[in-house]
Amino acid sequence: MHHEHRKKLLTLFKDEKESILFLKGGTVSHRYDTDFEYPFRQESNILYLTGAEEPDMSAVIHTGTGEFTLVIPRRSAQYAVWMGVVRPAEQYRELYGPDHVIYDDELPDWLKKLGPDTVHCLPGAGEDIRQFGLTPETGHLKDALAWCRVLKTDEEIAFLKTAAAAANQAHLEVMQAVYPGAFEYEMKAVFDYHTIRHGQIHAPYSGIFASGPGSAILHHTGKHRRLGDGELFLVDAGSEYHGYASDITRTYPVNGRFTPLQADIYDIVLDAQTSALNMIRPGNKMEDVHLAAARAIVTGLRDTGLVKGGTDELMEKNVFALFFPHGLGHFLGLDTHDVGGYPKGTEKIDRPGLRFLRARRIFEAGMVLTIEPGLYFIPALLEPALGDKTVSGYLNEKRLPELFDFGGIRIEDNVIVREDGYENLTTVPKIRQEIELVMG
Ligand SMILES: [Mn+2]
Repeated sequence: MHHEHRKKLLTLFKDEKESILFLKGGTVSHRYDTDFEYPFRQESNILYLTGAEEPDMSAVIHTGTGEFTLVIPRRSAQYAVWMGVVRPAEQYRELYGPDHVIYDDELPDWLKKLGPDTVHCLPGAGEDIRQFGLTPETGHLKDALAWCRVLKTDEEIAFLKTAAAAANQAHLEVMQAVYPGAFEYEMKAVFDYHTIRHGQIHAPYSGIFASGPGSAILHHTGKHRRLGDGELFLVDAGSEYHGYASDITRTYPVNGRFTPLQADIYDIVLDAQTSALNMIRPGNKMEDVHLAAARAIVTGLRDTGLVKGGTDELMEKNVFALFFPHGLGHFLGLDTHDVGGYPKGTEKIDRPGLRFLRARRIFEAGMVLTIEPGLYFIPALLEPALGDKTVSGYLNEKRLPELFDFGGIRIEDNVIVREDGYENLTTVPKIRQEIELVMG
């Protein structure tokens, strides 16, 4: 798998016969000035190219011969005492299949022997290369890796499916465990239990377990609130398998029964997601899909009487962005917000809502992305809008202030773009009747 990734990357350097690519792996980090080590997770680009999961590694790839040299740290006997058995070089050869294994103190001589024309590295590694007396070229490798990582191979998709499967189950377990009076952290514990028991120890992001008004905070971090009867609960959480992430969101009533208003708002978001999913196929663009979801949201809000005016006008005046202020989705892979959303030369769109889109690429088969429309009642956005004469005429000035503690609803699935449309990796119930059935 990683050999294939290196071959793919080298096709972008095929005119350079005497260059090298230098990748610096991750190092362990500590909590402030203490010896407490944070769990180590390899840097995604070197993980993509080598599969090497340990800290303090680097990789040298020759663009002419394709040879891959894994650079490993020379560990002391003390290291073995505290951290466990030190693997001999031979074992790394078996594990990751490099053409050469060298120790880090041999790297300067190794580079001298290679005598490359150009040393390509990521922007953060330039200083290391200068220390070896070479001149780094930091302008190409990052974009080249992003280009490679956007289109997933079948093996990568298999890993993404394994990550999705664990998160699917964990979401379902949380949905069944929720009850009025539970703490948000209890639900995080349920989720973590059901992902970690599959060996998926790393979370790809810290997860949102937000009840009541907290569900309208896009990156809500607190988890100490008690879930109230009659409130909504939003869970945005995923898991990670061999570095590959899942990222799923569901929102449902704490007591298992939607109120008529919650049901209306919920169905608007589900409608928006369905409109978006129906547009996922090669050739379409994320911003158009985003706008289709936004149209569904303002249309739904108008039909429930919360906003006023024609759909075109509500779109033109960016009224949708008051309720759906974030991007529709992002690429998913070794990083949750995966690389490659903005190829070189593509700018962000300076328009409310669209400004935060994390991807503007035209869809191609093999891309993996999230589709996650949301509808929120955010006082920080609605209060000023209600006082702004250019938009207040579109808003129901009586009912909206009553919804300032409603929170928000987001529904997020992970999909693969296929030749004939898309494949959805997310199986957690999202139809209202199904949710109510599962919640008993
Ligand atoms: Mn997401």
